[in-house]
Amino acid sequence: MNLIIQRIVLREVHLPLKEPFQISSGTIKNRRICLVELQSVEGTSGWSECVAGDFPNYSPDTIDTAWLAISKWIAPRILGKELNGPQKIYSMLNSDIRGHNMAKAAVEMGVWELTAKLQGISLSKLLGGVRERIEVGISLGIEERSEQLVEKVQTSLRQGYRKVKIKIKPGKDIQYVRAVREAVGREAPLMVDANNAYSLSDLDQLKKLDGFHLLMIEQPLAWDDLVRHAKLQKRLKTPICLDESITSAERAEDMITLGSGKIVNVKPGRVGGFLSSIAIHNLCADYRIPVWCGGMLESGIGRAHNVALASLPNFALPGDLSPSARYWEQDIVIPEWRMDEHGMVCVPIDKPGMGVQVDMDRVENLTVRREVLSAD
Ligand code: OSB
Ligand code: MG
Repeated sequence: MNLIIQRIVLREVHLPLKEPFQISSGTIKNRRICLVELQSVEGTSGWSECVAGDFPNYSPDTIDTAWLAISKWIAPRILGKELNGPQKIYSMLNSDIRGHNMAKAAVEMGVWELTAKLQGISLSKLLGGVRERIEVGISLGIEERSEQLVEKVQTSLRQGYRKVKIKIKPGKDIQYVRAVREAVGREAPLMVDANNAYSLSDLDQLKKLDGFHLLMIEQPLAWDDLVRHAKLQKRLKTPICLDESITSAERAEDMITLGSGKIVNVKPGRVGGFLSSIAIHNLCADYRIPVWCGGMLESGIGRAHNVALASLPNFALPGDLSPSARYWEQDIVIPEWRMDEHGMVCVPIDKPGMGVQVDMDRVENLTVRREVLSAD
């Protein structure tokens, strides 16, 4: 397919979260989100969202570095070129530009979305999706007191969520998880996410988590570590799930070789886009390693991309795909994302592209910065 991008419009929108979200490395109150609109020469727009935060406490990417990377290095590679579809974008951007995965991903994913629209098929179908409904999990931030966490977990289970992820850090871990487990019973689908808050010297503390029948322990050790996670996994019964450490299909292969984990949280922004996500998905399927789709407190645009990806067959566990109303008073897409009482989100397979409409009035109202990049 002949595809040429004529213009890229970057917009920064500010969306306040209903409630602050605390992880071990920091608290998020307001999302500063970079939206990417790719306009083809024929005038069709593809949309995506850059998931970088405004402080580099999750990965080195931030909204400001991503903005710079897109306008200075990434957009000039893409604009005005004959692209022949989205599959080549990853290598066009990764042959000599190091890092900036979330910036690369935003542009690459926008090209997939645009391609699906131009072909008149859903993004899910273009990516190889097979599912029409996906199980939803919720990720709950760190609370001041364990009673507040217990209540949130109970509410989430009542709402139908299929998996509840509890953020932990030293001092807010064993006692919190014990309180939750006692309140909800042994079979409730619980897991924890430490966002790098521990080291191997915390082994005794981490081993206590084995007693709580958790589905997995996400990213206990350093954000770029694989070797120590392998040492830790040998000492734990509970599967380790890697998030921050898996930045490419090669890192996923390293995880398998070293035994650093048994499950992968795939976030397309972190790994440089959809092609890389699919490669990780396929590799893990070959090794019988389940993957699931993580979240970065996305708006409805990023959610659309994640839902499409999560419809692939080896996304075998519920994703962090909470509905719009969990995060925002009002989302920036129509319709908003919803979850049914069985904890399922529908994949919009009957609509072209990402399957939701960008609420342009709302986006314009929320935009605080804009830059138009053109093919010259
Ligand atoms: O580690 O998965 C994480 C949010 C920001 C940064 C890191 C993480 C998260 C989440 C949010 O867990 C999940 C969601 O989007 O609902
Ligand atoms: Mg995580």
